[in-house]
Amino acid sequence: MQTSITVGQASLELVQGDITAQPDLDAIVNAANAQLTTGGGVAGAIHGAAGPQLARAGRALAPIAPGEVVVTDAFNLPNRRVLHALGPVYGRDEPPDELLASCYRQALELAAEEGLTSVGFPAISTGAFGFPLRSAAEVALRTVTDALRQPSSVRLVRFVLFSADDLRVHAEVLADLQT
Ligand code: AR6
Repeated sequence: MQTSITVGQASLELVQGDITAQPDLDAIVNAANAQLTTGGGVAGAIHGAAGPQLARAGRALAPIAPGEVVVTDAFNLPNRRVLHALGPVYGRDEPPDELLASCYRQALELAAEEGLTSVGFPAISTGAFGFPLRSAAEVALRTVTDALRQPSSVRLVRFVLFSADDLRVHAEVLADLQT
């Protein structure tokens, strides 16, 4: 199973793990809700680890729209920044592929504006928001590989997948993208 590739000057890697336990990354991406409040899944874990200041910081920036990304400090997390991305609710927010791609593209653009070198993504929209995993992985990996071919400060993108199955599906999609 291939879990890393080089794209331009950057590495793209797939790991199984917890997005809040990536201390070597400059920024992690939150699968946020529009109000930038705690919620469950990734957002619950990130807010829990960052502390209540994260929700306070989010209040000033909310609400955000599907496909939009905003940046805050990471507070008690070991990272420098949290990039809050609102993925599409599958079956409601249209067109889903473009809105999901926008999350990945805008997150990498914001990371570059901040001069960050490493970013970790969860599988945005594939939990509570119901986006089919394989389609989401295709959009995510295609968008990130396209973005990494452009000049940027970002040298490492890590997909942090929660389950072994999520990791396997992403690895299959990555292999298909290269053929
Ligand atoms: N680290 C990495 N991945 C995780 C973690 C974690 N700690 N926890 C869950 N996942 P979700 P969404 C996986 O629901 O679909 C929230 O309530 C999870 O298994 O977090 O964009 C927000 O407040 C799934 O594969 O995000 C929003 O209302 C993936 O991360 C809403 O859910 C995304 O699941 C956002 O829904």
